[in-house]
Amino acid sequence: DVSRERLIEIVAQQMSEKRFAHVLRVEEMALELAGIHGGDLEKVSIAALVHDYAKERPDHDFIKVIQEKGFPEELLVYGNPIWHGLVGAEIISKELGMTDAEILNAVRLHTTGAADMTQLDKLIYVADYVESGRDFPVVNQAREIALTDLDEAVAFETKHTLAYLVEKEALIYPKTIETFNQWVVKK
Ligand code: DGI
Ligand code: FE
Ligand code: FE
Ligand code: FE
Repeated sequence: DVSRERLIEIVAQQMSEKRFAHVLRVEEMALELAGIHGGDLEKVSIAALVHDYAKERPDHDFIKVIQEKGFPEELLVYGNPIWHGLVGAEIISKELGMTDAEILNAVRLHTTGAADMTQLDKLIYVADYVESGRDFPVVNQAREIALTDLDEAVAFETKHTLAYLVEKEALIYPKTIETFNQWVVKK
């Protein structure tokens, strides 16, 4: 396995300093949340460090993977926000030789969530939303919930993200609805 130090160098090379600082804050927050709610700290750290690895890739890198790996054609309309995790996981797997399925899955789901989420999936999904540099109207409330109840935090984030996307009249990826139905409606 590649050391944390080496992984940090590799990830830093893939993005702006600003985004890299976000990645380090997600790691810090995810480790804090894992300390409270439980989780494999080694995997939490790696998943956080790589979660936005592919975010600054040009569209054609993702389109190539979508075509080569036989992902559904419907994916092509969604763009970077949906591709960088879901398709980015394939790029991470290939370029970093990453084989850990749990880590790759947490990266795949980190933007949309899913109906079924592991502890690692939840930690990365929530930490990405509440890391200390985030600043949006409900972030303090989201942080408070994240420190007390991780499942509640998944629900809160999902509801507020969907409301934000609806307000923007953004195209909603079906997985985002699936997450809403599971975590906000059912519970
Ligand atoms: O990569 P980050 O900015 O750290 O955060 P992220 O990967 O969680 O989210 C990236 C963006 O994707 C964020 O602005 C919310 C947006 N998003 C989440 N679900 C959907 C979505 N955008 C669209 N169009 N459709 C979705 O279903
Ligand atoms: Fe992301
Ligand atoms: Fe997120
Ligand atoms: Fe992120």
